[in-house]
Parts: sequence; C-alpha cells; structure tokens
Amino acid sequence: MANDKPRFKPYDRPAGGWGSARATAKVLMEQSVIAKGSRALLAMNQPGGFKCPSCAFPDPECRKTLEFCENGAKALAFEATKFRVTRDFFARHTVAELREQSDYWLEMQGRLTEPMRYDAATDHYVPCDWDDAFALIGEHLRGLDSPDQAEFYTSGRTSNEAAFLYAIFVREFGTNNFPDCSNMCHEPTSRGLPPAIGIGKGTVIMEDFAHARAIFVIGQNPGTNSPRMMTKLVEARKRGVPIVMVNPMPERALISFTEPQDVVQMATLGATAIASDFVHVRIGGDLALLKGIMKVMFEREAAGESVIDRDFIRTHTVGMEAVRDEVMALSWADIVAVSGVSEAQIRHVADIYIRSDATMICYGMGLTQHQQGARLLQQVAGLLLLKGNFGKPGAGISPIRGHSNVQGDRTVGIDEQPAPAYLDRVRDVFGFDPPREHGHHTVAALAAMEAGTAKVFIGLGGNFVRAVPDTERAYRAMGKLALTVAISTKLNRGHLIHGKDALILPVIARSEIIRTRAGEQFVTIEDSMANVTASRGVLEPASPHLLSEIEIVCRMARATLPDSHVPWERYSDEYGPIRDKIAEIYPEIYADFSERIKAPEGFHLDIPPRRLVWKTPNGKANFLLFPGLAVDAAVADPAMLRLATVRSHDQFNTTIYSDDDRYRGIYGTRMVLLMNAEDRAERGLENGAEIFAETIADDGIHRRVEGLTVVDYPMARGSVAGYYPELNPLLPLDHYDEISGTPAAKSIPIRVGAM
Ligand SMILES: Nc1nc2c(c(=O)[nH]1)N[C@H]1C(S)=C(S)[C@@H](COP(=O)(O)OP(=O)(O)OC[C@H]3O[C@@H](n4cnc5c(=O)[nH]c(N)nc54)[C@H](O)[C@@H]3O)O[C@H]1N2
Ligand SMILES: Nc1nc2c(c(=O)[nH]1)N[C@H]1C(S)=C(S)[C@@H](COP(=O)(O)OP(=O)(O)OC[C@H]3O[C@@H](n4cnc5c(=O)[nH]c(N)nc54)[C@H](O)[C@@H]3O)O[C@H]1N2
Ligand SMILES: [Mo]
Repeated sequence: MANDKPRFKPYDRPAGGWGSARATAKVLMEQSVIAKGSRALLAMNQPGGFKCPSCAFPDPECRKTLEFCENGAKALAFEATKFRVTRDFFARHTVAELREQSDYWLEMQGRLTEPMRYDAATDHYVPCDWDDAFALIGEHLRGLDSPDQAEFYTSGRTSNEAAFLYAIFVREFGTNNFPDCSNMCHEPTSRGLPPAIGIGKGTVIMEDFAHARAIFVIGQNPGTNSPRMMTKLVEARKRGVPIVMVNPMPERALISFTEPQDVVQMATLGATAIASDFVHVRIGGDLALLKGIMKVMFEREAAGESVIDRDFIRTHTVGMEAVRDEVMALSWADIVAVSGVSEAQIRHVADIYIRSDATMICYGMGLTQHQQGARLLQQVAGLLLLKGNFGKPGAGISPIRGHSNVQGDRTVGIDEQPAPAYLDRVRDVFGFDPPREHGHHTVAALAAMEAGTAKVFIGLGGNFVRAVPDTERAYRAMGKLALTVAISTKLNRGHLIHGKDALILPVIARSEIIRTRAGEQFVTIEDSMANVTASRGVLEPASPHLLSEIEIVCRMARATLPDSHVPWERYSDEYGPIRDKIAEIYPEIYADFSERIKAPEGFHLDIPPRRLVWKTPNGKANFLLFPGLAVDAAVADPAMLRLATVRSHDQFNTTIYSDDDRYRGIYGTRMVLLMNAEDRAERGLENGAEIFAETIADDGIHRRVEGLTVVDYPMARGSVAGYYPELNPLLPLDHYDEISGTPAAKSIPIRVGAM
C-alpha cells in the first residue's frame, strides 16, 4: 500500500454500510486474525467481555450482538495481530535504522514480546530481565536530586486500577508531574467547565439521545472517531430531530450514513442523511457563531418574546446580564465575518435552538484545541443555560472523549493540579504526605525536558513524542533525558527517540486475559458518559513474558520506595482491594465500588448538574464573560491560513492503519493539505501541486513541512486541514489554550507556497 500512487476521488457513497463491513473484513485479514479476531469481536463490549480499546463513547445496548464498529474492529485487529516484535527483530535492526522507518511500518511489526533495554555501545535494544528493568528504574528515580525531575505520563487506555495506583506511587515518590494525553485533548473541558457548571465532564448520558429535541455536533467527526455515536444520531434523525453539524469541512458520515448494523438499509443500499443543517464555520469561528445565536435570543427577548428560560436563569444562575450586554453590543457584520456564516443561517440555527425544549451539544477537538478553548466551552455552557438545558432528559453538554479510559484516569488521580481534598484523603488512607505543589502538564513537561531539568520520563502507554507539538524540538528534548521508559503494547517512535538509558516494557492488552497468583482479574473503565464498567480480556496474551500494567506499576513502586507501607505486592495479585481503596478515596462517587461493579451494565458516577446541583464556589451555574469574538490570537499576515490537524479514517492517534482516508476520498498518502479551491487559486497554485507549509510565529523558530499535496476540498475560506501527527512539526510548543495548556492543534497559523 505504501507504494500505491496517491489518488484523490470524492467519496460519494454514504458512510458506514458495506464500505465499513468490507473494511472490517480486510483489516482482520491483513493482521491474519480472522478466526481469533472475530471471536474476540463477539466478546467486545459484552457483559463478561472487555471494553473496546478504541474510543470512549459508551456502547449503546450491551446485549446487542456485534455491537462494534469498523474502527473498533481495526483497533482490536491491530492489538490481536499475529505479528510479533521479538529479540531477533531488535538484533537485526539498529535503532538508527528503525528511526528511518515510517510510523505505519513500525506499527505493522506487531506486538512487543519481552522487556528490552537500550545498549548504547551497539545502538540495539537487547533483552533484559523484568527484575533488572525495575531495578534500573528504582536506581534512576532514587538518584534524582528532586522527585520533580521525573515526568510520569499516562495515555488514556490505562485502566482505573492501574491509573489509581500509578497516581499513589508517584505521589508517594513525591511529585505531581502528571502530563497525560488529556492535556492535549479534553483538558479545556476539565478546566473550563467547573467554574461554569461545577464539573469538568459531560452531563449527558446515553438515554438522553432518545429524548433530545435538537442535537448540535460541533467540531467533531463521529463517523470516524466515535462511530458508535452514529447509531444514536441515526435514531434521532429517524425521529425527525434536527441535527446541526458545525464544521469547517462537510464530514462525510454526517452528510449520509448507512448503519452497519441495519441489515435492511445495507441490503437496500439505503442511507440516512444525518445532519439536517450544515454550518460551514471557519476554523476558530465558533465563538462568533455561538454569540450570534445568543444575540438572536436576546434580540427577540428585547422585542418582547419569551425565548429564554427565565425561571431557570433566576433560580440556578448568576451573570447572565453581563453576557447579554456584551453580546448585544457586538455587530452582526463582525459576527458574520469572523464565523464565516451568514446572518440568515445563524438566525435559522438559533430558531432550531429556541424551538427545542431539550438540546444536547456534543463537541470534540474542533472546539477544545484552540488558544481560548476553555473559555469557548464556557460559552457553550452559557448557551445551554439560557434555555435551562440541564437537569432534564435529552439536554446537556456532551464532550465526546477520546481514549477509552481517558476520563476515568482523570477521575482516579491522574491530575497535575490535584484537589486538596483528594490529597488529604490520600494522606489519611495511605499514611504518607503527598506533595501539594502543582506539577507539570504535557507542555510544561516538555519544556522541563528541553531545559534539562527533567531527567526521567516514564510513559504508561501512549506515544508521547509523536503526539506532542513541535516534533523536532520534542525529539531533541527527549534525547537529553537520563532514562526513558515506555510501557507499551506496540512498537512506536517513542521507543526510538529515547534517553541515555531506555527501557521498553511490554504489557498485556485490553483484549487479553490477566492472570495473577490469585487467579483471573478484571479491570474497570469509565466512558465518556461517566458509566463505569468491568473489562475482562478473552484472548491469550501476545507473549508469556508480558506483565499487566498494574503489576508494572506495583513493581516500579517497590523498586523505588523500599520503605513504602502501601501493600504493592497484594495489589499486584488482587484487583478487588485496589477498588476498595478507590472507594475509600472517592466515597462520594465510588462508594461500594466492588458491589456495584457486579452489575453487568456497570453503574453511573454521579453528575451533580443532572440533579441541578452546582458544585461551584457560589453554588450556582455561572454565565462567564468572554468578551470579543476571537478564540485564537490575530495574525497580521494577509496570506495566513488556519490549519487544523485532524485524524483520517484509518488511524488511531499516532497509530496509522493505512495511508487511505476513505470518507475524504484520499488514497495512498497522508501528506496532504485540504484547501478551498478559491484560497488555492488566490495563491497561484494548481490543484494537486506539491507545496510546503510554514508556521507564522514570532519566536524565531523556523517550522516547515515540505512535500505536501494541495487538494481541492470544500473547506471554509481561510481554513485548511492536514493530518496529525505528520504536521505536528508546524505546531509551536507555546501555541496552547491559556487556561488548560492544551496545544491549539486546530488553529495553527501557516503560509504555503509551491515547491
Ligand atoms: N478511529 C479513531 N477513533 C478515535 C481516535 C482516532 O484517532 N481514530 N482518536 C480518539 C481521540 S484521543 C480523540 S480526542 C477523539 C477525537 O475525535 P474528533 O474530535 O472528532 O477529532 P479530530 O479528527 O481531531 O477533529 C475534529 C473535527 O473538528 C473539526 N474542526 C477543526 N477545526 C475546527 C473549528 O475551528 N471549529 C469547528 N467547529 N470544527 C473544527 C475538524 O474538521 C474535524 O471534523 O477520537 C477518539 N477516537
Ligand atoms: N497535532 C495534533 N496533535 C495531537 C492531536 C491532534 O488532534 N493534533 N490530538 C491529541 C490527542 S486528542 C491525544 S489524546 C494525544 C494522543 O496521544 P497518546 O495517547 O500518547 O498516543 P496514542 O497514539 O494513542 O498511543 C499509542 C501507543 O499506545 C500504546 N498502547 C496501546 N494500547 C495500550 C495499552 O493497552 N496499554 C499500554 N500501556 N500501551 C498501549 C501502543 O504502544 C501505541 O503505540 O495526541 C494529541 N496530539
Ligand atoms: Mo484525545
């Protein structure tokens, strides 16, 4: 496939349907896991089975057979692959050679099979005992001048139990340095929503889809990134519910979709049009759009109509008047210019919102990854408050999370700014004094590595160096470290860009059985809608030498903290007692964890806004003022284009399944820039021309990516899109959301030119 000539051909069929079924079969075949993969697929998201390792969207009805999706099947097939990375593989290739290979090639080598240690003398990874690996980690960590010289990364596939213990280990060691994938993802949700509604999570649960009277899908591509959500959208559409898609590009699955599970639709080649309204917003134009909708509401109120929920606002909220005055002072000309949406369409969409008595707003990275992402989300909450869209069926805010357990990891302690109440409980329950000072998030961790103050990096899952901004800087920064530890299932670039000492520690994957001295164990995860369920793998581990993440965390702790009173050995064997400690630390949400997790469908963590309880300092929901229309800093250069780095249909974050992006009609290459034909013509470029892109920044660093093909695409004017992680070299480290530190990966100011 890598040798195929790139092709660009609009995808004119509906998304989903037979295309998805074919793609699922193909991927199982390529990984040579048809029988094994199909068996595992039957256990995925079933009671007694394991949770899909792909996205964080809940599974609609856990008893429905084959409740999986094309991209869940891909994630599983790549995990259950028959290919293996063995000691012979590492003996055959130096690390320098491996660095020359593509991310796709690295991924295709298969599952890691035993712990490996970097040998600088030969530039090879060589086999290493588990005991020696833990001893090396303990030695490095104990040898630091300060615990704050270590960075402890977490990616969101890690279970609640592993993440909880990791948080305890690292705090007993003495730091709050917890960079995690959420810091690049939904951190604006975690930091932006609490001052507004008292919780940094969504307030919608699955049942709400059946009661919503209008659904907004803003800056999110569910057909690719949370395909199980499509089932809910199809049902809503069939009920005649308006679905408003707000996006700088018309994402295929929201235009037309065939449910892979709907036999009739598939047989008749039928399809459902998902979006009733497509709002072709400019990148970064969402604030203007939201304020435009509010302006329509306030104008109609001022004209004597009753369109806002006055009772709700009076009883539950503070601050509406200041927001109203600011919004009323904005001009329609500015709102239209910044959003790129006509006043007529804004009025039409506002009318949909006004008429609906239960509206859900779902959003993804298109809203979070901006320089004022957190404040933008506060305005989403404000719009919902205006019509009392909390605490009733079918209404609320719905951040669609990324990794399958990213929300859970945050809930159980992966947080560089831990709440004092949590730290007090840790002290009382575990008997040590956890550090109080805030630690590093992802961007700060990278800055510490660059400055040379960080010495050790431990990655519990993920592919840090490929996921972060400023690729070349990140590579250099990682290279300065004394020790890098990658706890992983598959080979990735993070293993090849390493510190002076480096370890690869292979783990048992989500779909595999965990056996300890105490017998088979299960773990738990929390999905995007705060539902906690058990996950039990069904496949044999990829190699007999793998350890579970929990055992790795416990043994790192034992090697680092010989005097610890935490019963690490017991936790290695039995996961029930870990859940009992989670219940002790979080009694409000996790009381009786071990009992409640016995229910096959799991249980919901409490979400106070659903009960109209606001855990804010003033006990109210707050309208927060965010003056103006800009979510990204202005750039004077008239040639500037705003670049959004997005996911293709064939990748899971830094894992590349193929070079194709079926729904966008791109085949055989990921080095593209999707551009509006008029923007392209204005720059004197031909469709299909080879171009370079350069970042517009004033920090003196020249960031440039060459060899991109410009492809005509119905993008909003001034807005371009290309793929993550190939375009991460263009994303400056200090281009991030002010409140949360989340890199603004959807709004990189660039200019382009012919090669
Ligand atoms: N198959 C698959 N599933 C995944 C993942 C994967 O890589 N592959 N990743 C997982 C993870 S970690 C996450 S966080 C989620 C990500 O899921 P999404 O949030 O859907 O992720 P993206 O592809 O980054 O892009 C989001 C959308 O934002 C739009 N957009 C860009 N800029 C703007 C803007 O300024 N305004 C608006 N309104 N829209 C904008 C883009 O056109 C795109 O449609 O998916 C999760 N699920
Ligand atoms: N430019 C740009 N950059 C982005 C984004 C963007 O939209 N644009 N999106 C950001 C977002 S939303 C996110 S979430 C981050 C993602 O950042 P990460 O979470 O760090 O990256 P992944 O690619 O998901 O990590 C893949 C690796 O995880 C390991 N792995 C897989 N399953 C398991 C498991 O069960 N256990 C363990 N221990 N390891 C496992 C495998 O070795 C695999 O190679 O990237 C961010 N970076
Ligand atoms: Mo994410």
